[in-house]
Amino acid sequence: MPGVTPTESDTYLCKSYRLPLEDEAYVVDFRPHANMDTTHHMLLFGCNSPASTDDYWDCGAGPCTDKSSIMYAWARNAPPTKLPKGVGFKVGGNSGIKYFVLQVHYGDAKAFQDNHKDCTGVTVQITPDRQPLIAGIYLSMSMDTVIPPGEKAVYSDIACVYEKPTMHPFAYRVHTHQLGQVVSGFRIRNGKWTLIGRQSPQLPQAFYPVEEPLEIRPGDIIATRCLFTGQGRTSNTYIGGTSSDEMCNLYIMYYMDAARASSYMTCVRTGDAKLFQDIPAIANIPVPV
Ligand code: IYT
Ligand code: CU
Ligand code: CU
Repeated sequence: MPGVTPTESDTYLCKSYRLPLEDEAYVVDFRPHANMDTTHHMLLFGCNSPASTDDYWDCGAGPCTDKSSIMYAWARNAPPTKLPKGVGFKVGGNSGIKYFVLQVHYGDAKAFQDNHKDCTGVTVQITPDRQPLIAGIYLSMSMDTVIPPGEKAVYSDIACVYEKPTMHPFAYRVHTHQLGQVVSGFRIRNGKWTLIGRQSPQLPQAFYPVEEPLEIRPGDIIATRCLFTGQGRTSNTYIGGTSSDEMCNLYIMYYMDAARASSYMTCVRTGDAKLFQDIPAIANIPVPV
């Protein structure tokens, strides 16, 4: 951030950086510079067209006008996940990424009562050297969830058949707003459900390591369930951008053989009720926070 002083709490500010070179390059490491007293969380996106060309701007509505992808997340009290050796995010060239956009969520504005200027950010290490493994993000998200008021447990189920080359998930991040209790992601192979990751969205929304590494092959199904509660609400809650709306997101960060890599994938398909009859019970148990 270029020395900013937020005046209101819960401000989202963005800053874009054009890549220093046109050619293909690889992001191999991130080093955060953030202070828990001022920054609630920060995300780094890659995209082709930032939402603004200003020095910095208020970006509650999103960082880019085209498809953006998360490459890095820092959240208060969560250990940041490192890229494994030999793994890089492809940027520049024909990757669809000309810009980095940093989004910082500033928490309590009281931290800025002294009017100091904030330079929260992340150092990105880039190399022109080809990496043997390419990092990417697989995003599962719901578009049609409705949470009735007062309802104790509401499920949002998402599932897609995976058709791309074999991927190796190594970290995951969950995202909902206030009503999310737990988000769980599974691989289904021959009817057998294997956990990729399960986390409370009320904990810091960082990338957490995949505890038991697994691979996802063409023909496997990636299935996600978000558990919500409608308790405390007096009307329906829908998917949307404000903090009184909801979202159901699971981001899987993976690496793939560079020769056949596919960097960004999205699954928005509502899961079949019959398929989800077999979901492990752990997906229905809120994570205590
Ligand atoms: C409607 C919804 O679920 N939006 C999510 C996921 C999302 C992320 C990106 C959707 C699109 C994107 O291009 I990147 I289309 C969402 O906005 N998630 C927020 C961030 O804004 C990234 C989050 O914190 O996960
Ligand atoms: Cu935040
Ligand atoms: Cu959201």
